[in-house]
Amino acid sequence: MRIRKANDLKWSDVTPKALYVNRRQFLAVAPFMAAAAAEALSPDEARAQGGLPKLDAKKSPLSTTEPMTPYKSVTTYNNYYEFGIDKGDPAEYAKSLKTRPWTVTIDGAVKAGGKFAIDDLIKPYQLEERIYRHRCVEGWSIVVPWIGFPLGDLLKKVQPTEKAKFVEFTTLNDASQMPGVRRPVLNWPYTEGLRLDEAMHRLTLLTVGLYGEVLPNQNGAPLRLVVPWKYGFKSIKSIVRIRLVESQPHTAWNDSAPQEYGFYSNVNPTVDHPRWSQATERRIGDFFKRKTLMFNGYDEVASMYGGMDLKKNF
Ligand SMILES: Nc1nc2c(c(=O)[nH]1)N[C@H]1C(S)=C(S)[C@@H](COP(=O)(O)O)O[C@H]1N2
Ligand SMILES: [Mo]
Repeated sequence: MRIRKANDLKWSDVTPKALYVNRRQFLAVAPFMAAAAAEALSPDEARAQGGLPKLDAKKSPLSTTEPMTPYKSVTTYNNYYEFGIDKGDPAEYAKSLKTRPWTVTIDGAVKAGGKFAIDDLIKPYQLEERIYRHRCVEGWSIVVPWIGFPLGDLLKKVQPTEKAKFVEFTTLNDASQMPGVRRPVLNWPYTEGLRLDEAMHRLTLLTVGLYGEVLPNQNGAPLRLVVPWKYGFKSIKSIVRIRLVESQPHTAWNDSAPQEYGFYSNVNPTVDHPRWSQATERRIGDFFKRKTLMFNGYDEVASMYGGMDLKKNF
């Protein structure tokens, strides 16, 4: 993500550094990328190296067969602003995040909400491995073997009432563990939202792992959302609250720059960000850019947006 509005931290303070870091990283690895892209992943790259607890998951027919992004890249090139704004910050500073005990509150327009210990919350569900494309609004993309279960299964269980039209998600906001929240980069806590039908869609995954293991903290442990047809910032990390609501919830990025980050944020190569094109993306590890696909290639979601002007509802 790129910051625009902030109180003590100006766009001009942040951007040159972010661009410089990205460019430097890119130049450093560019010569090796073409070679790396041409080959399949080495056995080491294609499995977890985090030494985290293993998770049993059944393979999903909803997975892409595209080459996966190496574990190392997925876990060291991150956006998680609660731990800093540079891509390497989360891997460095999220290590100390305490993910147990962890409670998730499910409330609002539901009949069977409550406060749930994370392990009780997850226990009833058969975990699946879903290999999804992930497209960041900044123009890079990755392919990740996530492990989780459909958010819709959990929502059915808590029984939304007729009033439930949207779902609001909230990340932990703990300055003692998250150095980034001491600066007003966003209005903390980080929040995100989906329309109820989007939240119930079979592709929307509540995620607890990747590459066969428990999620590394920098990727949003112990529980994060993955919405593969939307820009990456919708995939909120380290969730502490899921609230069913009647009207469209506020979301952190939309509040910070509404003209840049819409509520829907469906991947759409025909709607540019006000400051850059969204027509192409660079898959991490590739040398050449590729065309970005409508809905990130997840065409089955199109019917949810029939009759909507997706240039207005970006
Ligand atoms: N709480 C929280 N969730 C977040 C973010 C964040 O800064 N804070 N960044 C988002 C963005 S911009 C992206 S691209 C993805 C990155 O997920 P990854 O690091 O697992 O690849 O997380 C999203 N979820
Ligand atoms: Mo992103």
